[in-house]
Amino acid sequence: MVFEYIDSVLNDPILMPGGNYIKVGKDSAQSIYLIFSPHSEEVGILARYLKIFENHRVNLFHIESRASTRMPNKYEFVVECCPDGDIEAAISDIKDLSDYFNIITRNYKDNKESVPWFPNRIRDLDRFANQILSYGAELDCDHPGFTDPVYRARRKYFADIAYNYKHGQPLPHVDYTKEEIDTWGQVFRQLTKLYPTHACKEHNHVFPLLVQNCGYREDNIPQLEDISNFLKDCTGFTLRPVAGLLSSRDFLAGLAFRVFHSTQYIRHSSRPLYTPEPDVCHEVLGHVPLFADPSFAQFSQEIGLASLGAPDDYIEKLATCFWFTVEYGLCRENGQLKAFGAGLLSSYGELKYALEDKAEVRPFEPAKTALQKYPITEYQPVYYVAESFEDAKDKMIKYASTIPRGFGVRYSAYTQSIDVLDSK
Ligand code: HBI
Ligand code: FE
Repeated sequence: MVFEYIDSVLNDPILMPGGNYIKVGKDSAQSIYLIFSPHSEEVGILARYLKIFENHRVNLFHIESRASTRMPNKYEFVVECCPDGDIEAAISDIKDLSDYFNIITRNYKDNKESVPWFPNRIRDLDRFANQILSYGAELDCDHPGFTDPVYRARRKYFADIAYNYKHGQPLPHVDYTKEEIDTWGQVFRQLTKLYPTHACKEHNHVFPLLVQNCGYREDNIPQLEDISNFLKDCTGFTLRPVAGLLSSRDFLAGLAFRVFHSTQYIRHSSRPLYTPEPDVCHEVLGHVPLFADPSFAQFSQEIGLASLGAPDDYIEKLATCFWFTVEYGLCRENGQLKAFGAGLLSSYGELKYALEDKAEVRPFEPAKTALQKYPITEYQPVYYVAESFEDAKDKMIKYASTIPRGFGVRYSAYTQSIDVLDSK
């Protein structure tokens, strides 16, 4: 299958080699991109294309021509347009004139032929910053901090850090207040009592290193920058600050680049052992230790790679696999169940429940696990057990190959970008 190099149209077209850049209008969030290569090299072919847009009253924002990477000695046009007028009719006419045709759009649901946009380079993740689904600075009315103006102002401060963060910058240092550190201390004290007996060996291996290198202490909330540097040395994982929940598609895409979106604020002090959303305790105590493990890091990245450009129903399935592994996963060590999921490792109550109260467990089997329904604010009705991270990773890769997607992807660590492969 022929696949368009998505970032080359969405980013910096002016920098493209061989491209002639003509800016004809304003950018629009609604833009769709058409890429096509004419049948013939006849003089004035561009005028014929432009006539099509005019006839169907489709507004154009941007046009460029460039050498085709698919067909030697041919060229192609990239048109950014507004999906107004009779865009369907325009597309049909353009196809009649073209050897090659493709559509790229954020609103891909409107068009069965297009591939959902995905980040191609690590700095494309900057685009997720303002795509928060919930929380951030806006709290629901049942959030413990809802009526606390000081807490709300604090949340706005954290949300602004995340909105303004750009790839490559150091993660801003935060001076946590005494109240915040007290809340952290209570969570830290409770959980670290359980880790030796309840957490998997990988978590217990890394935790002392985080104490040594990243300031994990009862009286100190570790800084994301220190953690990110530590993880980078271990597995290449890095952290980015995030203001609240991202869509599953965006959140999983980060993992393809070994980037974990981490919140930096802490839960409200009135309920130290409860949070309705991820907070710094959940990220730093639950997630971070495992991302320092090479096999786990690779497993996580595989879920991320599988998600790039996948159809919506498969994003949901991958998010469910993520949920029952990275968030709530159990594993077996010498016949005993242990926890590796961050949702468990950051919840005193559920960590005990999952391992001590004969909760229902099943083997992790991506095709089946992907269909499991789950609650997000209660204890899980069932937990899935991974044999090992290597085994879970192999199963994930096999499952990913069943996802209908007309192309394969490979991550290049040298360029921190995604190579799109024409066939799987
Ligand atoms: N967004 N910021 C953030 N943190 C998460 O842990 C998170 C998310 N969005 C979705 C999500 N987790 C998952 O539960 C899956 O949908 C991938
Ligand atoms: Fe989480």
